[in-house]
Amino acid sequence: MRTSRLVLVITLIAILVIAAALATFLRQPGPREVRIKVTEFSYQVDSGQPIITLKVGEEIRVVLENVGKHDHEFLLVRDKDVAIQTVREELAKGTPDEALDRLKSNMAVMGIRYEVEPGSLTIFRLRFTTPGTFYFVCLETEPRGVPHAELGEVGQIVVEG
Ligand SMILES: [Cu+2]
Repeated sequence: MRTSRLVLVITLIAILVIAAALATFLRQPGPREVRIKVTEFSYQVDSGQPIITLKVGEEIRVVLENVGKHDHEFLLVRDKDVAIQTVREELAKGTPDEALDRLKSNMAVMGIRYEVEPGSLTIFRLRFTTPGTFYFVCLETEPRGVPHAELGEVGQIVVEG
C-alpha cells in the first residue's frame, strides 16, 4: 500500500516535470506589444507620449484602441505636413470621400493604413527594413471638417539602425 502510493507520487512528479519542460520548450517569444489609445484628437502610446522607438528588423504588435467617439486611423507617412496639406487641398476642392480614401491609401508608407471605430481594437504588426523617422497620422475629418492630424492626432516612429 505504501509502495503504491510512493509510485503514484513519483509518477505525478514526473508528469509535472515533463509538462513544465514541454511548456518551456513550446513557448516562443512573441513580438513586443505596443498599445496605442486614440481619441479626439491624440494618440497615447503605452500611456505616454505618442512615440514608438524600434530597431530595424524588429517586429512589434500594435494594439490600436479607439477610446473616442469618432472614427480614427493609423496612417503611416514620411512627412506629416505634406500629408495634412494634401488632404486640406482635396477638401477645398470638394473631393468626394471615396477619392480621398484612395488618395490616403496611396500616401501610406508600405501601404500601412488601419482604421479603428469607436470602442474597437485594430491589431496589426509593424516591421521596418530601413532606419529613419516616420509619422502616424489620422486624416479623418469628422466632425470639424479638418484633418485630425492638424488638431494634434500625430505620432512619431523612430527606427534605429
Ligand atoms: Cu482621428
